[in-house]
Amino acid sequence: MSLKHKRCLTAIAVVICVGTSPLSFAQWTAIQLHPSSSTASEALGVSATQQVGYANTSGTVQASLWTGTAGSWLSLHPAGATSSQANDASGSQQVGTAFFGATSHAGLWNGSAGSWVDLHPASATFSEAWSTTGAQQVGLSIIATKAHACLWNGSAASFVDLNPVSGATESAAYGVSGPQQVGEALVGIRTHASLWTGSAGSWVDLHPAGSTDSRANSTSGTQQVGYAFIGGSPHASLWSGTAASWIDLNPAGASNSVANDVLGSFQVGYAVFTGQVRAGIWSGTSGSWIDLSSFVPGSWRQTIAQSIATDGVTLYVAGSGINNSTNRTEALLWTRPLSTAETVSPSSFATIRGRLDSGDVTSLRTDDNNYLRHCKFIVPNQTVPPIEVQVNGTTTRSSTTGITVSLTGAMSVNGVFTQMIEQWNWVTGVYEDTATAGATTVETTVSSQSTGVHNMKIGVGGALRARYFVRQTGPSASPLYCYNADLVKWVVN
Ligand SMILES: [Ca+2]
Ligand SMILES: [Ca+2]
Repeated sequence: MSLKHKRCLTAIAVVICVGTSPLSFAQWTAIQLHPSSSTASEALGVSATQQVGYANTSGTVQASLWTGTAGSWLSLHPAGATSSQANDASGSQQVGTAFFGATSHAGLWNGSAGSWVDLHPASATFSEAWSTTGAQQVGLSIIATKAHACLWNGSAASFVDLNPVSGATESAAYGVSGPQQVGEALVGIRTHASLWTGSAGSWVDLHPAGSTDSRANSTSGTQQVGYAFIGGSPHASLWSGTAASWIDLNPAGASNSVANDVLGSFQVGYAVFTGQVRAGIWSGTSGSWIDLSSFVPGSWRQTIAQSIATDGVTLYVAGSGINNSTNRTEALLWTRPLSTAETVSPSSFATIRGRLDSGDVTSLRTDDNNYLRHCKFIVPNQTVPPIEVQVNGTTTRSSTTGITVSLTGAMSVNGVFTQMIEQWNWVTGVYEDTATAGATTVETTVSSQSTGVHNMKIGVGGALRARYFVRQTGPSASPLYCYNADLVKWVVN
């Protein structure tokens, strides 16, 4: 069996298991983890601090651990093993597989080759571990010639058999997070993406209608990713706990794709464009695909993203590609700041209605009680708000996954008032995304979040436009009220 990629239950799925965009503002950096002494390496799992996989060194495929650089490479190869591979890491723990003779054993490590703990169940003839939470591990065992998904709590004796009691004959687990385990189950002659919560009886069939074979590779604890065969090709897939929740992530122009891991709103994997396998990342929709291969320096082919993690500051994506300059498969680590939001301050404003009383555009840039103050003035009729101000800004971004514009301010007098803020749609030429809140003499903030096609809220040259307005909606202590705007800002994601 190839150690390179995940085992599959059926020959149908083997085609994608043994095989080896548009530019975005998000700045990814690729780090080459390949140890110079190795003929091949891949990173298969990543945690907040570690990357794991294998390196073929001294003629042996060896489970490997990195901490962010090629020079940090450490072999986890257990004593007595003929080959080994680490598949996932979490906290201080790594999980994977080692061959002892012809028998694959699931196992875990705590940072060194000597720390190997064999998880192989006594009743099994073969076992593999694919994922860890740092405390629980999942994988599969072959028991009486049948594959069984299984769950461990750190020891061989803790083995829990997840193989469905009825409805499926075989199974395998590839991902674990929080209370959830995911993988696949053999239903008739078809593989079905599967979800468990700790027991064989908890099995949920995630197989989407219209698919032939499907599989879940990972879970975030609430969402699951993998693939579903649609029209004969695997499509990267996202679920939220049920078959009906299935979302097709296959990017436009891709012949097929697979999602390997999920973290929060992100999914990673690969998509195939005109025969070229490209590592990529999604954020929940097929249209959100970003080609990670474009960020790798040099010339590469067959790039794959396997795993994603964060330490709260940085996003980490582990994977591999074939380096065209060495013609070797080499481990890669992509990183990006977790937050790529750009904050934009107003560059100008225009008084549409109301009397400008004090302040200027700089008053809007900081929550410092230096106000841009407008007061009620002559209005053409009672249906329009007496105070209306247009605010302009410029983003460096040409595309966005969401824009929030917020207004912080207060009324000059007591009463019942409403403050609103909206975003300009440069394509349709209307204001939309209206956010409404009450306004009092105590400063409050009202935020408008872009909906629909977010890029339509960015004009030529990165132009941003919003307007805020204030009106009386109930009794007021004075008919001549003013509004003190302290801060207007856009956050562009
Ligand atoms: Ca303030
Ligand atoms: Ca201010």
